[in-house]
Amino acid sequence: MQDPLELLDIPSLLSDEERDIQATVAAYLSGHVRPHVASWFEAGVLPRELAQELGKLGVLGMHLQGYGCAGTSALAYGLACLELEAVDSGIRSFVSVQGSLSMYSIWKYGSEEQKQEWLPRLAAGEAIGCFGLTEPDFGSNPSGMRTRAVRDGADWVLNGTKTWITNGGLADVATVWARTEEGIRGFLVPRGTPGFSTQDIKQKLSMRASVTSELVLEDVRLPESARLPLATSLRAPLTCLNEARFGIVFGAVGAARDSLQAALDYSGTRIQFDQPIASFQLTQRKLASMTVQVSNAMLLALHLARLKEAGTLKPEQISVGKYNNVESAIAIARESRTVLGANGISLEYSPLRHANNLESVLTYEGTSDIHLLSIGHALTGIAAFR
Ligand code: TGC
Ligand code: FAD
Repeated sequence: MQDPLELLDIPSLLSDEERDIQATVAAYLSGHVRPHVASWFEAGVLPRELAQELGKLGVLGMHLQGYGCAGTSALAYGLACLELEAVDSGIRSFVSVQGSLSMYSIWKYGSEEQKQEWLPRLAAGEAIGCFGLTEPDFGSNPSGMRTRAVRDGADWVLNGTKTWITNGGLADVATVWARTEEGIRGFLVPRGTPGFSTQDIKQKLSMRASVTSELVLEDVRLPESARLPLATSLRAPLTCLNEARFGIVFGAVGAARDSLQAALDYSGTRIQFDQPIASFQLTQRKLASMTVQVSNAMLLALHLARLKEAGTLKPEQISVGKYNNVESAIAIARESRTVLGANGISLEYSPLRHANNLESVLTYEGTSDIHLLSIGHALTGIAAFR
């Protein structure tokens, strides 16, 4: 029987291989992660062992070629992100940061030695990576970063603080962006390097099944071989962000779809005024409108994936997807929550957990304001960020 949420039969636009990858990821998650994710969220933990499980599943750096990575299409990677975020944004975030920020920064800008050293272990989930761009005083505006790397003989000495770093407290290697006399450069900082420490951020109301940390660098001495040789300006970290933002375009559809599914299921069984609440026109309006929005978001994601595969995807097009799909997903998660009444505030149901997580997704990887300004820049030719 056709899934009622697939009103437009969007899976017919996918290849058999793409559908198989999506189904494999969804099946693994429903058996191994979905049953536990609400309790991880409640406890504010993400078990480290999950990394190796996700490595075996093949989703870590899955869109990269070589070095133990699966080398799938961009769309297959997007579909995996969709299924991961349908479970919890924190799980998708783990995979985004590992594959699209940590691994991608090494894959794209690293030396052959750095790739050989880190990529196979990161792909297998035997090592965990993080990506430190944001600082306490520079979030949307990373060009102002204060973290400095200064040459000292053949070495570099790094000082500074990065904050809100996903996977920071778990990471075996951090990609850290720092200002040098020649401009912004990237460095690989292994855990255990003297002067490098991490502190996890507690009391989060969002992304609770995810580790978010501060990275502190106090006279961290690194050899020249720790610098990413091909990263020569702020353009390098911003290029990495394009990869992660692309995954979020799909991930947001997953959170929205899962919220809508919960509302649809609930509305068919919850009886009020002697009828299932699904029989009320106002409930059907909510369900129908959300179905249209989820379908729109998915079609947009598919279009961007095809552009990415054709090699023509532009940053402002990713901004359209990130802005639209995350704004749409959070509205859907909140609307779905209302269909569940009081039960909607319980962790037994997913919509409010998704909505809370999406508060972070709305902010990270460029806030909605930043993406609107990026679209505005493309439209007018005028950069209005500053
Ligand atoms: P601007 O002068 O515009 O740009 C500097 C250089 O970078 C180039 N560029 C890009 N290149 C590739 N992709 C993009 N998206 C790019 N955006 C800009 C630009 O062409 C220029 O190149 P060049 O060679 O001419 O020097 O820089 P700006 O300082 O005016 O800033 C532009 C702005 C505001 C768009 C940028 O700073 C920005 O995107 N800010 C948002 C910061 C952000 O998104 N941080 C995310 C941190 S990582 C994270 O949140 C992970 S969350 C966990 C998870 O993903 O799950
Ligand atoms: P600010 O930049 O201070 O923005 C505050 C408000 O001002 C926002 O509404 C913003 O839209 C608005 N604003 C800012 N500039 C403008 C402007 N020019 N015009 C109009 N409005 C503007 N960072 C990493 O480097 N690595 C990570 O792994 C990572 N993981 C994260 C995980 C979580 C759970 C969260 C919440 C954040 C994470 N971040 C990470 C940080 C994230 O990228 C930043 O929070 C984000 O870039 C916004 O920066 P900020 O929080 O400093 O907000």
